[in-house]
Amino acid sequence: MVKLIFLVNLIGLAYGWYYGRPAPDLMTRGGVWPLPQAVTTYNNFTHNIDPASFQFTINLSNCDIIDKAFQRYMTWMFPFKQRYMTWMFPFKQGFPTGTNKSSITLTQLNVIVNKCDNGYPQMEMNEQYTLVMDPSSPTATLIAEEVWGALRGLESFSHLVFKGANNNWFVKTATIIDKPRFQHRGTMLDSSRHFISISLIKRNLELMAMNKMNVFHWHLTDSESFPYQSLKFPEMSAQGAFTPMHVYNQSQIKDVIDYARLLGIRVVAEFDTPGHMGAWGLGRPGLLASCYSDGNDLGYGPDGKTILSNIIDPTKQENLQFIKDFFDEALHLFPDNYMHFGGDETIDYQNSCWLNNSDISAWMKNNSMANNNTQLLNYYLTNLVKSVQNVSSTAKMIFWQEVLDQNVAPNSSIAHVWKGGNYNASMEEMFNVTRDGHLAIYSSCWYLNYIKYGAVWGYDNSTNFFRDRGMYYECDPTGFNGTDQQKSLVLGGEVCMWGEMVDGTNLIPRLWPNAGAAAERLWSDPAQTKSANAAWPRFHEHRCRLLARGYQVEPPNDPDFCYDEY
Ligand code: CP6
Repeated sequence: MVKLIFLVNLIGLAYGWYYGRPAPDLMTRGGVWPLPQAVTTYNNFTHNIDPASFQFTINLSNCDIIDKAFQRYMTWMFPFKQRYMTWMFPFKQGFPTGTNKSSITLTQLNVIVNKCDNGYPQMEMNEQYTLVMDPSSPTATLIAEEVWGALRGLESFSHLVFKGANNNWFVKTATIIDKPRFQHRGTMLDSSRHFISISLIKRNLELMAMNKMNVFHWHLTDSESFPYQSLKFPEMSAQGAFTPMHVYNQSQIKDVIDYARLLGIRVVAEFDTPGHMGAWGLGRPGLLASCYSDGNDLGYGPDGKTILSNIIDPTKQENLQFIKDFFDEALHLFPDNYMHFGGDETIDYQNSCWLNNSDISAWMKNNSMANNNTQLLNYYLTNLVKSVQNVSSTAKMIFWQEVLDQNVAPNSSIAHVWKGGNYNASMEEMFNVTRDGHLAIYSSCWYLNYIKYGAVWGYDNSTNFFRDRGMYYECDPTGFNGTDQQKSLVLGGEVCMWGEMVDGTNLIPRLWPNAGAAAERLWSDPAQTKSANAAWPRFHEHRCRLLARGYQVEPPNDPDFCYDEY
C-alpha cells in the first residue's frame, strides 16, 4: 500500500514536472486581497448568489459615496467578461474541492454606517469594518463607523463572490473583522515625463481601490513638462506643457479629486521644488538659476553650451513671491490636508547653478552665507514653509527624505524615504529618519518603474538572484531595528511609478497586479502574511479578478492562466 502511494506520488510529481506546476486556478476561490485582519469561514460553506436578484441596502438616504459604490460593485462582483463558453468547456476548476454548498441563496447585503461623509477623505479616516455572514441566513450585514470603512468592506465582500460550476455564482460564507495596518497606502504617478490621460488616472484609481490603497500621490510637474494649468499663471502650462493638449485644467483636476473621493482615495499633489523645475522656467524666464559646469553632466541646451537648469534662483525676491502665490492657488485647489513638496536631488544643481553662478554667490556673500550652498537651500525651504503656513495653518508637508536632513521643515513634516541601494540600506534610511523623530513614508523597495525578468512581487528561492532591491511582498516599512517609538512614526508606504519610460501603453500592466503585493504589506497583519508562496494562490485569484473586471494586469508569476484572458 505504502509502495503504491509512493508510486502514485512519483507519477504525479513527474506529471507536474512535465506540465509545469499544477494550474494555480485549482487552488482558491473567494480569497480576499489584501488579507483581512480576521476571517472566519464556516466549514467551507458557500452561499448561492444570483446577480439578477441580489440587492444592497443602506441605513442612510442620500449617501452618494455608498449609493455610487453599490452601482460599481454590482458590476465588479459579477463581471460578465468570460470569453470561454463554459458550457462547452469542462468547468471543473470553477469549484475548489472541499467547498460545501449551502442551499441558501444570499439575497441582500445590508450596510450600516454611523454617518455619511460629505467631505473628502483625510489621513485620519476610519477604514474599519465588520462583515457578518451566517450559513443559515439569506442576508449579510456590513457595519462601519465611517463610509470609508464601508467601501473597504464592500471590496472585501466582492472578493468572496466567484463564478463556479455550471456558470453559477457563489459567495464564500465568511465573517470578517478588518482594519488597515497603516494609514497611508499610496501609489505615485508621474505625469511630467509622459502625459497620463484623465481616464487612465481614473482606471488606476479604481485598481487602487480594488487593492484598498487610499492615497494617490500625483507627481504633477518636473523638468520634462509642466502639465498643471494654473489660473494665476496660465503661461506655466502654456509654455511648459508638451503641447496645449497635454494639460490638466482645474476642472479636470477637481474631477479626479471627486472621483478619488468616491473610492475613498486621497489626492496628494506634489509640485517638486527647488530642483526638478526645468519645465517651470519655460513659462517664467528668470525663475531658474543659470548654470556653470562643475564637472557634473547635467545636460546641455540646444546651443550645446548652456547647461539646462532645473533649480530655482532663490536670491530673487520676485521668485519667492511667485512660489508663495503659486502654492496659495494649489493649496486651495487640493482639499487634502497633506501636500508633497518634493525637495529631492538638488545637490548637483546647487553646485553648478548656485555656487558657480557669480550673481548668486555674490548675493550669498552679501547675506553672510559664505560659500555654503546648504544655507541657500535652507533659505529657500524656510521661505517655502513660511509661505505654505501663511496660506494654510493646517497644511502638513511631505518632503523627499533629503529635505529632512536640513532641519528647516516643521516638526509635523513627513520624510518620504526613497533612498537605499538595496533593502537593508533602505531600512537604515528608515532607521535614521525615525531616529531623528520624523514621521515617515516608505518607497525605496517599491519603485515599480524598474523592470526585471522573473517574478518581482514576492520572494521565491529559485529567483533570489534578483533580490537586489528586495521583493515587494517581503519589504516592510518597519523592517528596521528601531524602538517601538520609532516604528510608531511610520505612516505607511507608497508604490512609485516614475514616468520616464511609462505612458498610457504600459502604465497599468507595469503597476498591476504587482503593486498589490505592497498593498497587502501595507494593509494586512505581517504575522499572517509572511510568505509569498502561501499568498500566491490568493494573489493569482486576485489577478484574474482584476483581469475579469477589464484591466490589463500582467501575469505576476509563471505558470498562470485565468478564465478571463484578454
Ligand atoms: N524624478 C524625481 C525621478 C526620481 C526622483 N525624483 C527618481 C530617482 C531615481 C530613480 C527613479 C526615479 N525620476 N523628481 C527621486 C525621488 Cl531609480
